[in-house]
Amino acid sequence: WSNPTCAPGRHTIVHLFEWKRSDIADECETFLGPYGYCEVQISPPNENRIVTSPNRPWWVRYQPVSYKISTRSGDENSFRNMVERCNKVNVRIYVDAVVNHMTGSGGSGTGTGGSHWDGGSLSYPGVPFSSWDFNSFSECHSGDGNIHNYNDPNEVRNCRLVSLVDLRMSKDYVRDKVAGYLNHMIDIGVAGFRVDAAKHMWPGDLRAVFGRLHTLNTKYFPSGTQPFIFQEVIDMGHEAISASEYTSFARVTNFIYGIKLADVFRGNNPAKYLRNWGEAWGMPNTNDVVVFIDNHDNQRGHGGGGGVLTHFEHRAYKMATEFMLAHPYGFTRVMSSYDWPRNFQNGEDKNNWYGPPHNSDMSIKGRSLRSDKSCDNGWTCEHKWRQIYNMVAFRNVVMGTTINNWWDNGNKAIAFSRGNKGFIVINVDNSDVNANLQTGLSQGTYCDVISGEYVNGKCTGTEIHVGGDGHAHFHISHTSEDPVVAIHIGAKK
Ligand code: LAG
Ligand code: CA
Repeated sequence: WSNPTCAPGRHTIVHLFEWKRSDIADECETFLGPYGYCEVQISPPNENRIVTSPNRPWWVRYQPVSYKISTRSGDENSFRNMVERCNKVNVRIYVDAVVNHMTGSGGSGTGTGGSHWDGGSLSYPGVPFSSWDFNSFSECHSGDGNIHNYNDPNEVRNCRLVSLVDLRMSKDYVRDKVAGYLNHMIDIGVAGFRVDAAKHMWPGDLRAVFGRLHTLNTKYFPSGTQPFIFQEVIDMGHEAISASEYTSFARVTNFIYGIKLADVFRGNNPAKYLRNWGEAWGMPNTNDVVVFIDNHDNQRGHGGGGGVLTHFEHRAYKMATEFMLAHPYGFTRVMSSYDWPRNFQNGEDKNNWYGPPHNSDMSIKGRSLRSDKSCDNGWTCEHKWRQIYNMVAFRNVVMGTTINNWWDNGNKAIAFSRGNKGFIVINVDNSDVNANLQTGLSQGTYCDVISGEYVNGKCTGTEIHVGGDGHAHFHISHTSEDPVVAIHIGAKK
């Protein structure tokens, strides 16, 4: 379950947070396929609660009502259509699987797919789940049934996360229902899962569920292919539960990664220390993690959040993302967000619940496109920023090589090559980089893929001339919006 299920030559996930299914299908065909993304992480496709106060927040998608495929992003038909169209252009679909819990315990109502739910009596007839299928006071000893003490693994896993009613995953019936939901999507052609709130489930229970999963649909995948699974385990190193309890069977999300890189790319920790970036920084093995600069939770202060770089700090954000994509550590995920009007009061964003751009009938707005590929209608589309999508291609080109020709200025400017296939220079410093560096590349003229790209035999941005000895001259102003130069053999004149 730790092996990504990409088509050959593709190595990066994009999280199209809250996108409509039809937009995702279009995006696969017109952009993600051609520009080398491996797969899309989609927002939870199953029926969820409806909340109107606040007005349709993003987080309702983390309150399941049933496993029917029916949300504001689309119904089962649009889901099937998306999976088919994306797979046809070699872009995989990874589903955000919310299986630790159902809705909050307060209230009752009808979900996005028309199913009834009642959090008080633990009734979810759309699955169906009833009170027998939830942890109660025999498993949870916190007193009020909610999680308070993160130093008690039993409480973290058997009690309620922010009052969300907690599934009794030790039961075969519950395991079967959850596996049935995931298998339904595997049979449609889905290739992997992000497992929400994995820290709140016992590793043994997760293994039991994963052990029930089908292999991938042979219409698109070699027979016997297992789904790729990465588990959301927020482990900052100071709680009872460690990510290492989960890495022997599938991957985990690495939350330390974005925090540490935010420090470096805000200039608070000299970039020269990135020389041994990876396991030496106290992070899990490279083959056990999915890495990212920010995610939909921590970009708005949820999910252990805060402190990470986001599209709001675009200059440092681009640099951090460029570094991530240039560096071999981890399986990379690019965030694709929507904008919202932040409103900080006492350090807290009062608007961090804002849902996606929507029409007056509350349906999700399509991402209309501008001529330069970027998105409109409130969609940020970081994955279509030139500096980011060109580095996705860089990563595809250099995959399999190691870091060589490391250089730093003793402070906040660094450079390194990936074997003899690519080279990047990043200047986080307060002075210019003006240096002759060994690139490890063969002689020739390369297009800097940060300031421009290679189009029909020409560079639309800066050209870098590598001499017969592998050296090239780099001048990077410290005041540039993009104080980075990246070249690779796929963009050589
Ligand atoms: C996670 N990790 O294990 C995410 O990091 C976290 O962000 C998710 O919560 C959580 N799992 C459940 O999937 C998100 C929001 C919460 C939201 C929850 C359920 O961050 O703020 O809670 O989804 O929608 C909301 C209210 C709570 C309320 C709860 C239940 O904010 O105040 O208690 O709903 O009604
Ligand atoms: Ca649990």
